[in-house]
Amino acid sequence: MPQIQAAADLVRSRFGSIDYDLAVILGSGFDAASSGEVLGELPFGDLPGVPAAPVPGHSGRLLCLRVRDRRVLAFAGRFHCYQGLSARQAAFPVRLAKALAVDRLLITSAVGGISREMTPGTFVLLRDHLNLLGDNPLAGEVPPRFVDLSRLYRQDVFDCLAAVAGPAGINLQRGVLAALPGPSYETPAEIEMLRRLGADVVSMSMVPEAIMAAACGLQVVGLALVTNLAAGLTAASLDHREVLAAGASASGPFGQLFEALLENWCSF
Ligand code: GMP
Repeated sequence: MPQIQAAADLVRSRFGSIDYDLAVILGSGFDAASSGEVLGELPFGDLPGVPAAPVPGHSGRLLCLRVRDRRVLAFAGRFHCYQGLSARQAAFPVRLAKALAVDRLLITSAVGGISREMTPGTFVLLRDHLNLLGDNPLAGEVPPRFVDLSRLYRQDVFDCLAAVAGPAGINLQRGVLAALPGPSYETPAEIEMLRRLGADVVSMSMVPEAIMAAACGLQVVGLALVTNLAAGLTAASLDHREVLAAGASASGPFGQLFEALLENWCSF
């Protein structure tokens, strides 16, 4: 905790004492900086207590953005269990956002599509998740431990997203995420298992951050981008470079959804 406070102090000294409307954690290939003006920037490596170096596709910078009249704290990069981190370490950005008094968190990620409607390019508002990481960010944490996750992901933003998605021709769905530790992709048999368990999409992230956010009392929206069909659903091999490319090519639509979310969710 003292390190989180030290990290928050550093952010305040670099960015000023800002009242953020929203924090966003950007997954592989996601870019929010192009939606607004960058008011401040610092490498993750400067933050006390930062758990690890970023992985390719994650620039590893903390940004202070102005998007219209909103202030956004953007984590351009995240921490994953497949880097050898605990779920608690992976949730570092959420604890930092909490220490900076943020109360809304948008979590984004590239995901593989499992259900038929989850084709590449589709955006998915998370309805719920299956935590198959074998870890929980609240393990070893001081109480609260027994946190209620029955309504973890906000659903009331769907209409404002759909109002933008429809006219812009953006495919927007709702779905359940399965989080696996990775870093290998799944086998076709594992994808068939996940489908039978009720998962619509699969990734290696989001869940530690979402659970920590619930424990910290933050409102959470989960928005995933399907970058590939999951293993066994296509003849093509899975490749992280394609995941990054699919993320980058969806930056226009993501920007539109992001602005709609900022406009509406932050006025609720
Ligand atoms: O390309 C790997 C990165 O994108 C990881 O950070 C995953 O969270 C995400 N990802 C994209 N597609 C898939 C997939 O098919 N399966 C899993 N487990 N993660 C994926």
